[in-house]
Amino acid sequence: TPRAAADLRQITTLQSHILAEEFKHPGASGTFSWILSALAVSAKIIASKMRRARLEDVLGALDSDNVQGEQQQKLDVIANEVLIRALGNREGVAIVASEENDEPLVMRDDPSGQRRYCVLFDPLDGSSNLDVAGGVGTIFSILRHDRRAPSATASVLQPGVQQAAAGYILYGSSTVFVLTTGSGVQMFVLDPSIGAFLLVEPNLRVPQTGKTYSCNEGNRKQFPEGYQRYLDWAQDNGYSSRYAGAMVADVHRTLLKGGVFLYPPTKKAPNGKLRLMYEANPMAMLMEQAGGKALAGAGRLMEIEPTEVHQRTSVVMGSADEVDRVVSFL
Ligand code: AHM
Ligand code: MG
Repeated sequence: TPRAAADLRQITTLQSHILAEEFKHPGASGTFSWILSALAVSAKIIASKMRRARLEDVLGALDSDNVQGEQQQKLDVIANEVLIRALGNREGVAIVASEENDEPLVMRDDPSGQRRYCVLFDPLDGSSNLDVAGGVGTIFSILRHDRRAPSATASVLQPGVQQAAAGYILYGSSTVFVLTTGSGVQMFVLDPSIGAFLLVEPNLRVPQTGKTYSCNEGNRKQFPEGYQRYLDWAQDNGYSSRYAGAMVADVHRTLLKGGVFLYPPTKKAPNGKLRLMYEANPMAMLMEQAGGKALAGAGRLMEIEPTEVHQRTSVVMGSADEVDRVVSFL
């Protein structure tokens, strides 16, 4: 559209986008913007560490372990620490919950009237892809903290429809930051030479259709019958298959090119494999904000009432018509 083209001629960083959003809400405290800026700086630190994956082993080999004589840490642990340290510094963060921590961590809790948030994340999703220099990502979900909740866990256990913001960072051939604060989806790309995320797409829309399905077909015989019938139909109708094995990479491709991403229940994981709170819900919000659909079985994914921080769910998300098609077989 002409408006999108005009926006693109301007140079907008993630930082300035966040500020501009805040100015649209007079009286906003800025709390939320500080949280997003902590996520942006974490993304840059994780990206720069990632670019050196395997090199540290080589350089550290001069000593027994690494230069400090410490055991090399796995990148998912490092990414988790980076996020907790960056977010811990922000007044507006009450609670963080991570795939890497059994329990949500209380960062601060006082009875002051300040609006605070819970930040949930998977610090490095698909980290086994790192061994082969494939795409991996960070996924995050931001919820309003309920200070009347009896525990940190109780505050975090909100359905996806209540997310204030959600997004992911894909560490791929470039580093991409995809964000929604509830009014559309914006996409930024890191320019490593200046250290800033620049807006490349102010209103990302997922195509209405797309003849690609993305799932682990090795599990096909374990899928409930409806999914198997859908795959038969797709194969008879000229669909392509694409699967990176990292949710961020697979959902990113689905958002941009259209199609459907599925992680159905399997015999091994009867409730699905993916985590509801910090993998499926944030991706579902992005998908819906981009005009697509996100379901668990035949129901809307973001309406699931969570009972556990690390609970799992099945997932069908992507282009609206393709998701409808899958459901017609279930
Ligand atoms: P992880 O959180 O242990 O990295 O696992 C999540 C990943 C997702 O990124 C990806 O969609 C899925 O696991 C792939 O699973 P599978 O190897 O069963 O296809
Ligand atoms: Mg994960």
